[in-house]
Amino acid sequence: MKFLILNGPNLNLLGRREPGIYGDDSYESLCRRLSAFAAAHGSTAECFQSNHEGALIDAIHAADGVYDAIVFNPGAFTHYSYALLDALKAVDVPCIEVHLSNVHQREEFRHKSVTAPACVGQICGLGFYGYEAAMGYFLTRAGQKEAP
Ligand code: CA2
Repeated sequence: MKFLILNGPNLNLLGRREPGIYGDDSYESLCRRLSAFAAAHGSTAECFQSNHEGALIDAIHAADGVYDAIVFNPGAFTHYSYALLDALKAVDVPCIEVHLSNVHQREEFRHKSVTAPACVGQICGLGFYGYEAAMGYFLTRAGQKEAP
């Protein structure tokens, strides 16, 4: 499968700030790990990170017909970006939303995701493993049309 791994605002700072919440490992190491995971499963994973909502929207539009699945951590946009919700709905590429932290153990405003309704599902609190779990779901479910 061809995966697009999308990460939103501030996730480029992984490993440099707030290790107690987001861990010690860098964004670059996340991408290396997911590329290796994809390769081990006969797949590819392309990583894209942006701090800009429009750039993420453009990446989602450009994914249509190019990638088999999107694994997306929209960062704080999760909680208020109806534009990202619309972009996910506008393309024919299934997406799983991932959060490194358990957003439900954090501030109230992080409990709500406006983007999750456009996704197959949501994973939170599992750190980097959450991205692999999402990819694993798609790898297992590839080609199967019935409900999960
Ligand atoms: O838990 C997640 O993955 C989040 O999507 C991370 C977002 C946050 O706004 C969401 O509520 C939950 C924030 C990403 C900030 O990433 C940083 C990484 C290192 C240092 C500082 C920020």
